[in-house]
Amino acid sequence: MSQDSENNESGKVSRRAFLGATAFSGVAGAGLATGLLPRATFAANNENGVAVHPGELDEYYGFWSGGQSGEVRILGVPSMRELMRIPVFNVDGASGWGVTNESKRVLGDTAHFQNGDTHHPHMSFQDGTYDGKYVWINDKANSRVGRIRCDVMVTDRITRIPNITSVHGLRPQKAPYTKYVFCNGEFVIPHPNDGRDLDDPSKYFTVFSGLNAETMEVDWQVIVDGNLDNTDADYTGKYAASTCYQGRGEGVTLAETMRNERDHAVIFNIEAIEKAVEAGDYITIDGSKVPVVDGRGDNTPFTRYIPVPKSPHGLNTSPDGKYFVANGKLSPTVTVIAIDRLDDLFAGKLKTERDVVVAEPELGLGPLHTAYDGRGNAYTTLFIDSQIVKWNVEDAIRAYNGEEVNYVRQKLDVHYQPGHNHTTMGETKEADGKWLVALCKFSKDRFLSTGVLKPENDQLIDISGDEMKLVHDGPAFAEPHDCTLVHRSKMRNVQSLWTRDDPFFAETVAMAKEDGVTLEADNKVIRDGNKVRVYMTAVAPVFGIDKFTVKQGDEVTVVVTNLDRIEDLAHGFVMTNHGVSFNISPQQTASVTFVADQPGVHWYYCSFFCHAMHMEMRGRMLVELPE
Ligand code: K7E
Ligand code: CUA
Repeated sequence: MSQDSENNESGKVSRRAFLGATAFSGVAGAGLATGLLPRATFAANNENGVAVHPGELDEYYGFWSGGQSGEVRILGVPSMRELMRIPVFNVDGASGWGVTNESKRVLGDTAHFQNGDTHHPHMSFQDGTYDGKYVWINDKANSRVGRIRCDVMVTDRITRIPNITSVHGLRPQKAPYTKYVFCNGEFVIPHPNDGRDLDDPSKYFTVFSGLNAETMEVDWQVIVDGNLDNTDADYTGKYAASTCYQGRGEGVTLAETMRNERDHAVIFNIEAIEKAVEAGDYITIDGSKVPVVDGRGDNTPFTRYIPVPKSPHGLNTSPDGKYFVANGKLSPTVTVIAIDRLDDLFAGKLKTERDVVVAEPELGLGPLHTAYDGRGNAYTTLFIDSQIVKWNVEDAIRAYNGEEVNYVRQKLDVHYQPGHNHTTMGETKEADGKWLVALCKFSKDRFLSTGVLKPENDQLIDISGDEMKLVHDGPAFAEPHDCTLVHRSKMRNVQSLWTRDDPFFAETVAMAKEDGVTLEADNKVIRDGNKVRVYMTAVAPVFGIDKFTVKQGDEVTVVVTNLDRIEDLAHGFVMTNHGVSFNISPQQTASVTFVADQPGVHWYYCSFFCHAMHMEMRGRMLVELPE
């Protein structure tokens, strides 16, 4: 399934020629009118005349955090249509995530948690740009990181990060390729956290983790002063940087975390960390085997602490690879750190840590996150001012050096209280400066009232011209902290059918083999003591077994294989009154295990509308009384 951009390019030209410039400006300007259109038929228009009409495809995949829903969502940009939801940490009724044996294997020993708090979805990189392979997402609530395979858009690994409480900032290494996913442990805790030290915060600390992108094991951790909020990587593979809003570690209460005029951005020297770990120069803590190095203090080989004002939050690398920008939150400023001075910083050639700071532009109240357009401009969210401020990075540096130059290009009102913002391809060296999404935490009066809980408001802003233009309001269920906007040309591997030897259900296939069952052909019931395994095929509109008999109290495993090869022809399997419901996509095998605890006749049925005779796609489980 290839999605080349040529169709879109030619479509764009012909539409523009047909409609003409005045028609476009009319539609784009009518913010209120477009807000009333249903999301699915919205046509966004930018200076290039891009519109997404019914039946047309978007130019970008947006991977959205699902926040407290514990999932990841796929949106098309610029239409802002929600295309799909990918369950990660949550229990999901449609797919059966958290219900099927295959998803429970991915959830592992944390399968009993039925929720997550996802913040930062980020894709794997090759050479500073997306490779379309994986998306990672953190679970702040339960200290986990999930990985989504972008060929099937299914979560394939979940790792609970050891030695920490809550993962917040998460970023893949950008170059030369994503070897590590950097994960910030946010809350400081005692080590070991086993009850012997409780209320002595001077003994608390947290760690920065290098999660191996392929194995999903933590390769190493670094103990830090203070806590860790957000993080980003550079474009050489040498450095990563994280913000800290807690001073050097002493603050645990609100007043304590706010008392410093400057907190810091901590720079991690990845080479130095790897060297120490390779040389065996590390410790282990809390009974985990992960190598840990100590990055506390001013002159370790692993870390440097750059003082920045005040309670900094977002940390964003510019797409030219030159700067880390730390966003001040309680300061009206952001701090621009020159990455090419970090070698000298670690070599001890600079007088103070502040010598890596090349600009500290004053932007407005509550700067949280910064995005880039690839043309030298940065876009920072101002949470308190409810604005996006567009500013020029090199002009901010000139102003810092004493030149009289106005670096602020424009301030645009957004609605309301933006957290993250994100530009198309803006976290890669291929930042293309077409669209900016502002993820607003409050929608207030922007939509029909939905009662006491209101949606967030994900606003689409055209940044292709000199001026930012707001073109769309997108309501979203709680609470997308962040998103990633990936050009569709990067997503060449998206499949519409499962491959029969896919590792996602390989264990189930192996179980069938042991039972002498060929899933693609057989319909069999295997009894093994009080365990019963029911193997059935699904081909629209029939299950391969229309009746099976078990005894009350049997542990029943139902394995369904969808043999249809037609794109989008999903089946579902529901065992009524047993809490069993899951999807089986084309060529997939999925299974569930439950106890047949109620005697009598129990219908099972297909729950995805697959055929004119879909209602008839069903069968009976007969549960006999025990002897
Ligand atoms: Cu909400 Cu990235 Cu967790 Cu900022 S974070 S807003
Ligand atoms: Cu199969 Cu409906």
